[in-house]
Amino acid sequence: MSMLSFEPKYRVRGGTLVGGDLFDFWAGPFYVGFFGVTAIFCALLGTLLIFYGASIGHADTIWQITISPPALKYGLGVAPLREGGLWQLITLCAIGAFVSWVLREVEICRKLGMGYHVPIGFSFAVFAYVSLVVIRPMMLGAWWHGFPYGIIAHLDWVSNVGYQFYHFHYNPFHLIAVTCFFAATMFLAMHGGLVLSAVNPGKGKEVKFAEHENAWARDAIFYSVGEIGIHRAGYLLALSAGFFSALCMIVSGPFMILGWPYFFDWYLQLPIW
Ligand code: BCL
Ligand code: BCL
Ligand code: BPH
Repeated sequence: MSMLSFEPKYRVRGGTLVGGDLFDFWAGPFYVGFFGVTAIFCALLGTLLIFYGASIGHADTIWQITISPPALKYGLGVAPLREGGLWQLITLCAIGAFVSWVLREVEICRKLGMGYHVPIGFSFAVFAYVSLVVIRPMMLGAWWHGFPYGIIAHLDWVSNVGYQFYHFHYNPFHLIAVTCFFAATMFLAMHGGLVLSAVNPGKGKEVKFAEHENAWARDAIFYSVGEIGIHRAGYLLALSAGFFSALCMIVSGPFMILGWPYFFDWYLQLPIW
């Protein structure tokens, strides 16, 4: 792939966390690095293990492929390959691949002399995944509580776990997470729309910038959070969405054993009714 004229200037040595110069090169458009190698290794191995699991399972279509966690009786122990051991290996590969991806992003930031905002953002998603397949299962005492790896199977898991708590919408952290997801999407719709409207004013008209964007927001809703502000707001909302999602699951089971509707009993018990 050809490089843009200014790109060679940024393809500089250094900034690696480990491996020194050894993996400090590009493969076509992609930066490799030590963590690029570990990411590819874990991703390929994990994917092959999924294919292997699929081939010894009984799925007729890819939608049905299911790699289930070990049965309850194995607790936090190691299970035989066909009885959940595959799930355990794939989970290790997945965590290895995701963590490598975070660190590779960090190395790229360092090379370019940029902040670490993107890898920090992704680490919230990784945290959410780890909270589902490591933290919560460990707190509940069995790998069984992790979610199965399958396009349909993992949806069944979400529904089942939801109904185990009678009405998952009453989970206060789920409530906050959902709100953050909706708000983040609204902010991105408005921000993306506003920027596009400023730079695409129509044929023959001059492109507009921040002054116009701020003026638009003030005219419409009396306040503009500003150019850097909208990015901070979006980032904060998106990370909060991931964080409160993780939290809503870590408390479901380890802390809340009854259904979530009971959480709001204190409200009915108030002496003022
Ligand atoms: Mg899920 C849906 C992947 C965790 C609840 N989920 C999806 C699908 C996709 C997926 C198959 C679209 C997601 C998407 O566009 O996201 N889910 C997925 C993965 C994980 C995961 C990879 C993970 O943690 C490693 N899902 C969970 C946890 C629940 C959950 C357990 C809370 C987050 N998920 C739901 C619900 C739904 C999904 C509810 C759906 O309705 C939807 C669906 O249609 O399911 C059938 C946004 C991300 C992007 C747009 C980036 C691109 C991501 C691509 C599409 C992911 C492909 C995954 C691939 C098929 C998995 C195998 C990897 C290979 C072996 C390498
Ligand atoms: Mg709920 C969870 C919204 C109804 C039960 N629910 C969530 C949260 C989110 C949400 C707040 C999932 C996001 C998340 O965790 O992302 N729920 C939501 C909404 C409604 C809803 C909006 C609604 O009714 C309008 N939920 C219900 C009903 C219950 C219910 C009432 C079922 C009956 N809900 C549950 C349960 C769970 C949720 C159970 C959860 O477990 C989940 C949660 O909070 O999980 C923490 C976090 C993102 C991830 C986990 C993805 C991580 C991705 C990894 C790091 C990278 C993958 C890379 C991939 C493999 C690469 C592919 C290859 C490339 C494409 C090349
Ligand atoms: O590079 C990226 O984006 C282009 C990074 C990424 C990110 C980033 C990145 O920088 C950020 C900031 C976020 N995601 C943020 C967030 C949100 C806020 C915290 C949150 C909502 C979220 N990401 C969610 C999700 C979801 C959901 C909701 O399900 C998915 C599917 C993703 N993010 C996916 C991704 C990838 C596109 C990318 C990314 N988010 C990370 C790519 C990566 O890690 O590559 C290395 C790994 C592989 C190429 C494959 C690994 C294969 C495994 C070894 C086997 C598969 C195991 C798996 C458990 C099976 C699951 C089966 C499913 C059907 C359930």
